[in-house]
Amino acid sequence: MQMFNKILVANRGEIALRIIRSCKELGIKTVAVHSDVDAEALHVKLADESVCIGPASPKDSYLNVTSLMSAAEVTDADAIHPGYGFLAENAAFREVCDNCGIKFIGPRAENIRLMGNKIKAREVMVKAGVPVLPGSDGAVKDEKEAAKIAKKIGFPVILKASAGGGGKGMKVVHNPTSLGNAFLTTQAESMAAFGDGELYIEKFCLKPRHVEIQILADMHGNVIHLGERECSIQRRHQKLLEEAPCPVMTPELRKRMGDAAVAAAEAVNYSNVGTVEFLLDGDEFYFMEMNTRVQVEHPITEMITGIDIVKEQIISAAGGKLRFKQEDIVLRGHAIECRINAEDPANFLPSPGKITYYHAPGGLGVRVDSAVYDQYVILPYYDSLIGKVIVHAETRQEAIERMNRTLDEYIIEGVKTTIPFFKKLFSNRDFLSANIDTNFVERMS
Ligand code: MV4
Repeated sequence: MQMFNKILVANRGEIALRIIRSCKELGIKTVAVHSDVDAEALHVKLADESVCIGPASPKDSYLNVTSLMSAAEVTDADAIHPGYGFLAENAAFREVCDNCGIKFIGPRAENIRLMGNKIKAREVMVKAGVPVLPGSDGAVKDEKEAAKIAKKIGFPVILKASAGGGGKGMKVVHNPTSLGNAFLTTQAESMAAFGDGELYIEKFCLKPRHVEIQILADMHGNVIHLGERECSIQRRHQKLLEEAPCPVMTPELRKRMGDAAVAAAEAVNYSNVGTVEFLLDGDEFYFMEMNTRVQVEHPITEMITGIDIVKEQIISAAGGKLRFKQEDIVLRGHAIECRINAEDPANFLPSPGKITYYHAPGGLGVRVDSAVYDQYVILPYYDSLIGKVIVHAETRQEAIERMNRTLDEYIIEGVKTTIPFFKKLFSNRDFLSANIDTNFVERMS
C-alpha cells in the first residue's frame, strides 16, 4: 500500500479537526480549505497548510469543485477527505477527483450514486436478502398504481421520493381518500426539490426505532461491521442524541442486522466506510437507507470498539487491507453523544453569534469534538453545531449520569444552546428506561 503524503480536507468545523487528528497520527500532512469568514477557524490553524477557496456562501466555497481542485493542485495533495455534508455524497465530485488523479476518501462513484437512488438501493437490498418493508417494486407510475399497491399492503403507507433521503420528500398517508392528492403533491415537491419526481411506496411503520450499523470495507473484498447505533432521539430528521449499543439489542439480533448490513455492502462491492440504516420494530428490522460517508455520530462507535474509524477510512482509500476481522471486534461499555447546537432549546431555531465565555468539560470517559473556542463567532452561513459531547462508561445508566454531570460542566455563554433540552431528557422516565422510538422527541414537548 502506498500511504498518502498529503490530504486536503474539504470541510470545516469539528469534522475537519477530526480528520486532521487522524492524519497527524498517521504521519500524513494536511491542507485545510476555508471560506473568507473562516480564516480564523481552528481547522485552518491545526492543518499544515491552508487555502482560501472563496466567499462565505457554501456554494461559492466548500461546494466549489473548481476551487477545491485548484487548492489540491497547488498544494500537491494526493487525496481529498470530504467529511460529512457538503460534497461527501456527491458522485460527480468523486468522478472529478478520479479524473484529476486525486484519491477521494470514500466509496466509488457507482456506490454513491446507487445509494442516492432510493428505489435502486431498495432493489439491491431485496436481491441481497436484506429485509425491506412491503412496498412497490420500483417506481410508482401514477395515483392509480399507488392506490392498487396501497390496497394490497394496507394503510398507513408512506410515499418516498427516489431522489430524497434523510427525511426529505416523504409523505405518510393514512387512508385511500387522501392518497391521490398526496401522490401528486409529493411528486411535485420532489420534482421541485431534486429535479426528479419518481416516487415509491412502503408500508408505514408507526413506532420504529432508528438503528444503524457501521460498516468498514477495504478494496480487497473484506467487509466487517462495528455494531449498531441507536439514533431514535431526533427532531425533524435532525439527530440530537445517539447511543451505542442500542439499549434493546441482543447478540442474536445484532448478528442478524450486522450480517444484513455486511451482505448489503458485499452485494455492491462496497469499499470505505458506510452506514446501513434500519427501522427496528420489535425484533424485526427493515432497510431504510445507506449513507456512503463518515457520520456525525461515528465517535460513539469508536468509544465502544476502540477503533479510529477515520484512520481505517484513510487506510482503505489508500488501498490498505482492513486491520481487523469480524471476530476481533469487541463492544465494550456504553457510549452516548449529545449534539450541542447553537439553537434555542425551546424551538430549535438557530442562535448564531459570539461565544462570550467558553469552558469545555473533561474528566474520565469524556470526549469533546468541537472546533469552537472562547470569543469564537458562530456564523449564520453554516450548520449550528457547536460541538459533540461523547461519554463512555460501563453501563447505559452510568453513561447517562456521566453525560449529565459533563453537561453541567460545559459553559457556553453568548449564544443559546441545546444543553437545556438534554437536561430535560435526562429526567424523562421513558428515556431513562430506553422506552423510545422515532416519535419520542415530538411527543416530549
Ligand atoms: C419510514 C418510516 C416508517 N415506515 N419508512 C425518515 C427518514 C428516511 N430515512 C426514512 N424515514 C422514515 N421512513 C417506513 N416505511 C419512518 C421514517 C421516519 C424516521 C426514520 C428514522 C428516524 C426518524 C424518523 C422520523 C420520521 C419518520
